[in-house]
Amino acid sequence: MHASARLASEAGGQAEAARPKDAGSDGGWAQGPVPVRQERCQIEVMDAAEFGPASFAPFISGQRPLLVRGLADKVAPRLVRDWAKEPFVRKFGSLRFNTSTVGYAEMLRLPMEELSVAEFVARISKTGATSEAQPYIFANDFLRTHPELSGLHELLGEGHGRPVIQPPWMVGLPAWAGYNERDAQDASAGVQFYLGPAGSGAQPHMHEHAWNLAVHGSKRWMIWPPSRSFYAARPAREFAAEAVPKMSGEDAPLTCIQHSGDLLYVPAKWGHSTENIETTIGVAVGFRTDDVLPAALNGPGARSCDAKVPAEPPSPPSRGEL
Ligand SMILES: O=C(O)CCC(=O)C(=O)O
Repeated sequence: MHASARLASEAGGQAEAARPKDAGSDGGWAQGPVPVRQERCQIEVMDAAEFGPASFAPFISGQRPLLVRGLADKVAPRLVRDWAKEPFVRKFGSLRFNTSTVGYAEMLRLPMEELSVAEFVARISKTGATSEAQPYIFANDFLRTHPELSGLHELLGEGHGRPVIQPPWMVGLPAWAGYNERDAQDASAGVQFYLGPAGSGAQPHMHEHAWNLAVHGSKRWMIWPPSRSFYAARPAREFAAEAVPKMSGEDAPLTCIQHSGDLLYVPAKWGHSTENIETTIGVAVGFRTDDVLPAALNGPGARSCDAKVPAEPPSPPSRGEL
């Protein structure tokens, strides 16, 4: 383990509690007091003050999941401001997105409903406490489909048109720790936008390296090492309520709550599933490693093998009643 990271023992137990003091603001998205479960994070945790290329690199090369507390204010302060509820809806309320209770619904050919941001926000604001799976905007090609969602350069980096784009806060890592614009512009994009209420989320899946910044809100992650990873094709909340309690020993996921402003790194091929525990808005970005980048840069026909989409087409659940 890197010296500056620790296996968090931030809070024991499973009690419901108020938003932790050190979590970022909810940006006005939360409806009333937020019942954030405080539970021990089972992956390594680092504070934003300790985060940098030198401290991050060993996690990428060692394929170790990492949670970085409070990074958004440091790397994307404008986004934190602009993606608060009021300015976001004012500026982007007319943009239309597909919504579904299942992530990757388009790829899985599952039903979706197209709504404007304003319609979606109005709808989720009316939903009271419920155990039903909730709809999610989980847009995996948004740089191309919604170029209006601008203002992301501080987070994603400039230089579009170049083969590799490296977010400014990753500069100093080996050159491969960026993403490729081809991935961000074809149907299997590497840059994803998400917005969803408590009860929405992404069901188990895997792909190559990815980082995920919760600009506002919080979500609970379930993470499995590559030897235990798998796909499912049902709403994340249903999966979490019905399948996860039956998992034990090495089949049980590592869990961790990502709060407002936290960045979570998932290494390649690690399975993961999320459940938002309050309305959450953010960005997830897949990125490359040096073993595949040279091939990916070799000519216009070269195709990434590590876009932030499932490495194989999602197949039927492989572990019993998932
Ligand atoms: O943010 C989420 O809900 C899911 C994101 C995800 O699956 C990913 O980053 O790969």
